[in-house]
Amino acid sequence: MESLRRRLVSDHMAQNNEPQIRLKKLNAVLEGAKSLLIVMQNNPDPDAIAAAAALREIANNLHSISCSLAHSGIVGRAENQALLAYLNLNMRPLDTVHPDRFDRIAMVDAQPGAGNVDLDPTVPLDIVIDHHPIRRETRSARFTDVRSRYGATSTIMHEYLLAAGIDIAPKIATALVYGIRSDTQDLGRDSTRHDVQAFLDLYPEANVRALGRIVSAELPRTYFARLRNALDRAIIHGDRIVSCLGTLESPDMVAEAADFLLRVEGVSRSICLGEVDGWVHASLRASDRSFKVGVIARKLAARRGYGGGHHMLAAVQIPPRTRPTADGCRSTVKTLTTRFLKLTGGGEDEAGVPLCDAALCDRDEPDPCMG
Ligand SMILES: [Mn+2]
Repeated sequence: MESLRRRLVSDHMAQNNEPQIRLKKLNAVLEGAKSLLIVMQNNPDPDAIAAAAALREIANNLHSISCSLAHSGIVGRAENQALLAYLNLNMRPLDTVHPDRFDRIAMVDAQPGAGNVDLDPTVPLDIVIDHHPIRRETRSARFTDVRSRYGATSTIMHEYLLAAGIDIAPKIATALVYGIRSDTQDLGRDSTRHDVQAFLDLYPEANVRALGRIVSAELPRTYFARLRNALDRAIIHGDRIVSCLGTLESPDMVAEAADFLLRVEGVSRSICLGEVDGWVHASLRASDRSFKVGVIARKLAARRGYGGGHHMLAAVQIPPRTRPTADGCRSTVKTLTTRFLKLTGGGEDEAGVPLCDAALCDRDEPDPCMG
């Protein structure tokens, strides 16, 4: 039954020639290589991890290439750490690998020269597979497959696995399902029918118990402290919400708080900002595609940094100033916030309303469990 389903799927793919043509081109680039370096975005998310694992699968299975996976930053979120442990993936810090020692270099779920990847943009890339809007630097790679309409790189990688006729192991299926789910917020955000189709194909092959354990991984106490900080600092400006989180170890909470705060009643766009190693990271979210926060992110970055993304989720990274100012990143955070409010409909001169207004919750009431 299973193999019949897979055969039907691969028959369908054979009629629709595109995936076969792409796979052929990818194979031509991998041909003859012994080693492959797969570079992910800094602080990789489940989509990046799943896409890297899937590309490794193709390189291993079709070409017996040994692969190294590398990224900068840290895998901060407990869920992502749990995913790595489940996949038994060994990731290397990008600054400890020598790209010139590899026969081929690939980048997945990111593009060269973007703000979220530290690989020297002058390093020639053989393969770029991604779903963010295409960048100029990407075009010089030998093989590029950038589909900005897709909700996840995992969806694209699923097509390659199918086209290659590779039996998708439960671990890979689980990772790809999680990659699609998390990049599209359970298919509700910036997803296409391709993402839905890939999800439906992969779900029966996934280990749902393992996935359940990954998505509800234990969270350290610092997580809750940072979440509380994000809530305490959230300010509502009409239908927008802003939270400046201050100094962080990784930008994970910036993205997570932006997702969470978008759910505030009456809010249609959110922005959260934080400082990591002197960089300012901002995550933008919108409840509707028409808000095009990717365009707003590009405008916010202007010439000082990197900005972009999709219609409903986007990010900005601003590098440290060459001459540091006394207030560190505070003025940058303030400028980004003011410009965000201006670009999304005004109100930048008003103070806004704190989300967790003291009047909404009586903290002075004595706690009967204390003392
Ligand atoms: Mn992605």
